[in-house]
Amino acid sequence: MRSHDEVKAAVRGLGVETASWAFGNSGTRFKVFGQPGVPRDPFEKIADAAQAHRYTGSAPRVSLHIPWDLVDDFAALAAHARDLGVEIGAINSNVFQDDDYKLGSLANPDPTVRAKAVAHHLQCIDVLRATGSNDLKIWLADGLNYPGQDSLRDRQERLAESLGTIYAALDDDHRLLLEYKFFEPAFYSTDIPDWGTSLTHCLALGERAQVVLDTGHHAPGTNIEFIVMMLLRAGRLGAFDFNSRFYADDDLMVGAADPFQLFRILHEIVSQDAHRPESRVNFMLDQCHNIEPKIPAVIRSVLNVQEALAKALLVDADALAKAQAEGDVLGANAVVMDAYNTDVRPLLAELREDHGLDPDPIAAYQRSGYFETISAERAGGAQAGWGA
Ligand code: AOS
Ligand code: ZN
Ligand code: ZN
Repeated sequence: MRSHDEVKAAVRGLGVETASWAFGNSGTRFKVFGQPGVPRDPFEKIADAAQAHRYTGSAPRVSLHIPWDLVDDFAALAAHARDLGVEIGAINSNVFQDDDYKLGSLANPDPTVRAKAVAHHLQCIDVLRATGSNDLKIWLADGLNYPGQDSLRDRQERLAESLGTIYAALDDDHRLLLEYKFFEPAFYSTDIPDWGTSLTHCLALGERAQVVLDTGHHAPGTNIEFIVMMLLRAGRLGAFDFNSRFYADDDLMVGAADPFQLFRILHEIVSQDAHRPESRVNFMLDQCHNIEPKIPAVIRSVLNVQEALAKALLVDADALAKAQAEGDVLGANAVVMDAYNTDVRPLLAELREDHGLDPDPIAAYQRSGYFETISAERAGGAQAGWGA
C-alpha cells in the first residue's frame, strides 16, 4: 500500500491540461450566455488558464483550437504562455465549422474538400512546430444522417487515406490523437463512432497515432473503465477529454455527475501505472462552463481529478490481488470501496501547503482580485466558438 508521501508525490506528478475554449463564452444551441471578464483573444485565454495553474500547481498546459485561437505569431503566444508559467498543449483542428464540410471533411466524397481538410491539418502541424506542442488532436464531425446517404465502407477508405497523409507530415516527436464520438452532429452514423474504429485507424497509421477518450462520448451505461484498460493494454491511450455528462455530450465539470466513475477510470489508470508522466497519457479537460464562473470551474475540475486520483492511489493493490486470487468477491470489492470512501481532501490540502500553495485554491483565486480586474478591463469577451 502506498504511503501518504507516495500518494502526494504521485498526485503532484499528474498535470491536467486545460482547454482555451473553456474560458470563452459558451452555451447551448438555445442561448450563449455572456459573462463579465471573458477573454477577448488567445493571449487572454492563456492568462486565464495560467490562473488555474497558479492556484492548483497542477494545470501546466493549455490546449489550443485552430482557428479559434489563430494568431499571427504562434511563437509569441508560446512565449507569452511560458512567461505566465504554462505551456501550449495539444493543438485541436477544426473541420466542422465550414460550409464545405456539410458532407464531411477527411471522409467527404469530394476529393477537393478532402484536400482542403488535409491542408488544414498541415497548417495545424505548423502550429505544433511554432509552439513546441507535441500533440495534434483530431475530432471529426463526419458522418451521415440517413441510411444510403453515402457508402459506409468508402468513407472509411477515404478517411484512412486522409489520415495517412496527415500522419506522414508529422515530425518524429509529434503524436496524432484521434477522438471518437458515438453521435452528434451526425445522427445515423458517425465515421469514428467508437474506440474500436479509432484504434483500428491508429494501428494502421503507426505507433504515434493514439486514441482520445472523451468521457462524454459514449452511450449511457457504457463501462468506460473497461475501454481505458483495453487502450492501455494496446499501448494506445493517448489522452482523455475529461468532462461529465448526465445525458449526452454535456461537457459539464469532470467529477460532477459521477465521481465514482471518475475514480473507477483512475483506478484502471493507476493499476497500469499510466498516471506517471512517462506514460504520456494526456489528461485534458474538454468542458464548457455555460452558467458557472469559468476560472473557478476549471480549478474545481482540476481538484476533482486530483481527488479521484488520490483515492485510486490509496487502493491497497496487494490486498486487492490477494482477495481476487482467493475469489473473495466481497473482500475485493471492499478494498476498492474503502479507498473510494476515504476523504482525501486533508491530504491534498497538505500537498498544496507543502508546495507553498493555498490549501483552498478556489478561495485563494477568489480573494486574489483577478476576476474584478478582468471584469473591469475586458469588454466584449469572445465566444468560445462553440455552442452557438
Ligand atoms: C466534440 O464533441 C469533441 O468533444 C471535441 O473534442 C471538442 O469538444 C471540440 O473539438 C473542441 O475542441
Ligand atoms: Zn472532446
Ligand atoms: Zn465532445
